[in-house]
Amino acid sequence: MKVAVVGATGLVGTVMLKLLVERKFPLTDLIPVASEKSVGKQLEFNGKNYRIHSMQEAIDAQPNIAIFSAGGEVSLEFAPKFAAVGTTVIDNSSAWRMDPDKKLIVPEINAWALRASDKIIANPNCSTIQMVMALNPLNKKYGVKRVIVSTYQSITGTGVKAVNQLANESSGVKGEMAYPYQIHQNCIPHCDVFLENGYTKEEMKLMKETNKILADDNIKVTATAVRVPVMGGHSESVNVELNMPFELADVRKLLSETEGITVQDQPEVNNYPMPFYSKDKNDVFVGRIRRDDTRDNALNMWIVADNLRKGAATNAIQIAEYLVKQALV
Ligand code: 11C
Repeated sequence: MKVAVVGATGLVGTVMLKLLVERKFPLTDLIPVASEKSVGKQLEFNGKNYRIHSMQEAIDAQPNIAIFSAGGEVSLEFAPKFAAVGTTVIDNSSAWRMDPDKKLIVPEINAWALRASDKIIANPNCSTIQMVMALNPLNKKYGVKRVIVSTYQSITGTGVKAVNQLANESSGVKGEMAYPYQIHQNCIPHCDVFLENGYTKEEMKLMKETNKILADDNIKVTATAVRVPVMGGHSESVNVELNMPFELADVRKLLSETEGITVQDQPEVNNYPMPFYSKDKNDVFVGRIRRDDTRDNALNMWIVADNLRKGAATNAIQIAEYLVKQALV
């Protein structure tokens, strides 16, 4: 497999390269692509140096797969150009997610829907992926009626500029700001841009992407997304109303038997998921599972995942692995 990684030097791109090695992806050639200022420089991958390519050089190389993590505008312009030469694009931006002709894939949930004709495949938003991983088994067994989610999102979701902002603020250095306010010792109820309806784009992604991935527009989702000064790992407080009665023990069993989920739920020994301990792990961690006695058939849970892994790079590489395994590329 000839694979291009577009945005190879970014936070997510770097994890993608790490995962290709870690998961022994059947790679015959790597084509790292980065911004014009990096073209021609060398990038080390699995003990070898690779030249960073321009976008046009990568298109001309006609890779089997191109994994994009370079922002929506780059994806909108270049994903169709790769697709036109026969490359299958896995896109980590929000550019194609809600396009009715593009599939929005979390492999454990809906990779079965992929066909060789899907030339641009969308990778969902990080906070959506970890939530639907836990909602999907509940939806299948009991039906999910309504979800209220509040997120506690790491600064790594914003990118290098935010990582630098927190580092500068923690050491008292003035520097470039990724956020309108200080993030050190603060929480900012504002992820991505505000929309006319008063929600942020991040909140709308949690709502709309969930409906698309679970293929059910009747599931009502309302979200509040908050940026917290955490270096890696998104956390979510999720209240779920189900259509049918449930036993908590059955819910715990169901989630712990779900591929890609680790249940950490023994409050008596302080066992619950935390972002610090999700770092570099591919699983989604679920804990604090408890009944919401204020409504029928409702429960609360706390969901944590490494946003650069399952929330981005791991999910994208899993899609690539599925395409190879099913001979779709
Ligand atoms: C954040 N979820 O934490 C965002 C990052 O649509 O893929 C990923 C944005 C996206 O700010």
